[in-house]
Amino acid sequence: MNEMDIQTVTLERQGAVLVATVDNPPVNALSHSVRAGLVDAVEALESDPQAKALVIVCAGRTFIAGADIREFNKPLKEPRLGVLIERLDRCEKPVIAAMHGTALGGGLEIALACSYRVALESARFGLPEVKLGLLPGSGGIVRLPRLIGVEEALAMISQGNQVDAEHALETGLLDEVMADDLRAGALAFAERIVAEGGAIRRTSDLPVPTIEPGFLDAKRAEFAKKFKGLDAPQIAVDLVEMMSTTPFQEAAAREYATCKELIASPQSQALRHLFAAERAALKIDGVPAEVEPREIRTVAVAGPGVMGRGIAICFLNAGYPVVLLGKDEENLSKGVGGIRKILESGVKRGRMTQEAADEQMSHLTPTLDYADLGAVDLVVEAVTEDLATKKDVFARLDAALPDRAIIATNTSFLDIEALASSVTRPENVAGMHFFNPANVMKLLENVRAGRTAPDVLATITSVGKKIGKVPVMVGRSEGFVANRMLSKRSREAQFLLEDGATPQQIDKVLSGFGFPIGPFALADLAGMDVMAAARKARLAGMTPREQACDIVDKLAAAGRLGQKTGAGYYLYGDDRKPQPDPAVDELLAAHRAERGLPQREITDEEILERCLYAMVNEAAKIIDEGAAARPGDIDVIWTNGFGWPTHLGGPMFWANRIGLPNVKAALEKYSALVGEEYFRPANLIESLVAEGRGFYD
Ligand code: 3H9
Repeated sequence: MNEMDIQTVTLERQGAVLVATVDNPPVNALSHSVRAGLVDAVEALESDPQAKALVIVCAGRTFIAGADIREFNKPLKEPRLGVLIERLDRCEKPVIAAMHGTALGGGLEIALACSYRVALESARFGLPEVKLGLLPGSGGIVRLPRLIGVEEALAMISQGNQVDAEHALETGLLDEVMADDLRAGALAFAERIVAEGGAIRRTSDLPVPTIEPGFLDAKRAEFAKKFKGLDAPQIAVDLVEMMSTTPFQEAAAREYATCKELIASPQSQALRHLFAAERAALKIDGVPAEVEPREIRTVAVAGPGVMGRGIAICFLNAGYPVVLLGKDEENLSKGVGGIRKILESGVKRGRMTQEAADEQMSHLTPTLDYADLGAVDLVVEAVTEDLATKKDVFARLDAALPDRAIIATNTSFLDIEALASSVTRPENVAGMHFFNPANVMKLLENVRAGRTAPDVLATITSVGKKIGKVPVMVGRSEGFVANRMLSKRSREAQFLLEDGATPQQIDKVLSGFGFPIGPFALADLAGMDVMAAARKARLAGMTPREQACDIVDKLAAAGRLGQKTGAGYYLYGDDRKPQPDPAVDELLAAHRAERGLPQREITDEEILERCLYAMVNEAAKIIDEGAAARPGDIDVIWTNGFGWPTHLGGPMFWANRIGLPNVKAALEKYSALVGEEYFRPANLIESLVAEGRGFYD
């Protein structure tokens, strides 16, 4: 072990069994000291004639959760994980992995190289490397299919699926499951193995599984669709194929070589950046780690409209009792019916059992009476997006709620300070901005108002995590972060139509970049009436060119409301596939003629740069204003909110990779072309370029 390492593996012998306990908080990652400590443990087992078996167990909340991701950016220090795995595999005495929590990545690879695997019944197992743009590089791919078969193994390797202990026992991944006291159970298991002769079992000695013809090609096609743009899932299929035809040692070497290449790949760097950024986003400026979140036992949702229903479901799914506050009988019963319908459709699709849906419905208390909110700890307000209406609801909530209850508004555009001013305890007011459909979308923009108390900020963050969202704290800003950036992309998409591009060209460029859907196909899905209403609400704040760019209004006036009327920017047949429509070309030509705008050829490069640099520049302004704390927060928001391709790491990571001097030069070019008010480089970009720095330096 290295002199500088803190000891993270302790060894003790109990009778004939050595027990190595890994204690490397928070998740027992395989840092250098753990690897070295476990190699020492194997050596101790081999050199001590009294020791007949070794149990590897972990302290704290989990078994080893994988390689230490932070070490990937540093030079590798021996012993590397492969050396430890090799030692375990060759060991002449039985080694038993005793697992609890989540045995992930390199942690599971260690277990696979042991003779036996036992676990608590609450434990989970997975190879999540693929989510980091990596693949198991220390025997996961060459061992797991031998142990549990190709189909099960490929699902875990290529998708990062986790399995529970019951399933793992069934498939042969585990030898024994225990209800409690893992250490004692594992010791008893080891003693039994020793008493029965101390048999060694090497996964590497198991026969190579057979693969059904066509199975791997079907998986390649499935993953190309499911993981658009991502390399690792495809390479996983290649490696599984390779391991099935290659001798073990050679296959293991090729597996490691591929993993090493992937560690250096741009996709993995982007995905690892997002892993760290998501966790950094949970650390809130001005909220020290010791600030305790308030206890949330009961939640209310005010406003049972489309958003309110989705929000209520998020809390019901997470086990919170929910009081649903409506404004009249009709509004309330529609809301309750809508919630039931969504839960029922979850049952139909096999996502939950009927009993679970019934149980969730039984935790929903519909009411019209504010007096029923007397025991509520958090209310999410999701009433009509109108300041006067919301202020009125806020005042009533203020009177009805207990003193420490938090009021979180789901407003998208209204001024949260104006809402905070309408209550007697503005320190309890914040925003929880969900995205439609609220029960599906991962992103949660939590909004800090000027006077929000630190423990309220801590509470909405921890509650956000508990309901399965990715919460990011943002500040006061029109449209907050996600929508404010989106509005700049929408503006440029509209201007590009005026300049001569077609909806299909722009959609193709942006979906080719990796967005799940282009902006015009998306608008057709949302409905042109909705788009026109949103435009009307924001018209006063627009520039003269934006005000005059009324293509949305013209489409809505022509009854082209999108998919629901069979025509919008595109035409739709029964298959709902968008088809270009000459009538839209005519409408655009007439619009350009009316506005006196000449049509020109627009390159795909110009489309991409104008749409995306407009967003990056706006994000830099948002950071300048303090409405987002860091560039990584913007990346988390856009990859979780609007489908920015994760393998490109988010808008700021993407721009940073292009280089801020190049971004600035492009902004200046488009500023000259489109207008200074649209593309003037943000101060942050100007100053970083002047200092020779990037967004993350
Ligand atoms: C691998 O194993 C490669 C090998 O096959 C081959 C190599 C050749 N390393 O998520 P949390 C930190 S690749 C370092 O908030 P939770 C995390 O940053 C690895 N640090 O907790 C955070 O720190 P901070 C394959 C790690 O309870 C803290 O732990 N393994 C690592 O919600 C708490 O994390 C994975 O991909 C790590 N591996 O969830 C597992 N993992 O507080 C990735 C976590 O300073 N990890 N940290 O921000 C996870 O999925 C979740 O962290 C886990 C716990 C489920 C374990």
